[in-house]
Amino acid sequence: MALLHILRYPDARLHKVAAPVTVFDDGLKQLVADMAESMYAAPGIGLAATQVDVHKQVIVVDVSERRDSLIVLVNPEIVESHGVSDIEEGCLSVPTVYDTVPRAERVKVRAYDQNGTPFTLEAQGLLSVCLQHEMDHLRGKVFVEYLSQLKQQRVRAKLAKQLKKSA
Ligand code: K1U
Ligand code: ZN
Repeated sequence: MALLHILRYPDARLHKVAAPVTVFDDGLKQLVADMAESMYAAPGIGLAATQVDVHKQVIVVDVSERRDSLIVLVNPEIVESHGVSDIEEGCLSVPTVYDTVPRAERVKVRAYDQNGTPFTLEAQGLLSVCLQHEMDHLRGKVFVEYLSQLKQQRVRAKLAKQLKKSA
């Protein structure tokens, strides 16, 4: 397994649109294993392939306290959504920035696992918000892009300052 580099906002590669997976081979299983390892190491509760510069529709998620309930979603699709959530979000590609953005409280997602077996998942609360956040990454959208222009300017300034400090 390998730790993958996670792209940082405002990297343009975060805006690429991921393609559906058509082949469920050993390369896909390796990507999933590397993404899971990278998510746990970060640490995070989700990771989209886009964030590691792989533009395929693959997501890993684990919102459990014990970090022992990995969910792998390939080609995920929201088929139902209900309610409004007020859960604050973070992003491994936008470190130290947290905010709430418009999200449904509950979603029903259809996806495939890494072997190509289809399944349906009904999620609420943090899992629901995390799934919506990761699926946005696959569409090339980063959560801060829902914020006002003023907040986005502040985010960019904060990240530029962090980058300068770490250089
Ligand atoms: O996509 C990502 O960048 C991962 C992101 C997912 C997410 C978090 C919160 C709401 C929506 C989506 C993160 O995992 S940020 C880190 C984080 O929230 C966390 C890390 C360790 C323990 C608990 C939470
Ligand atoms: Zn994110």
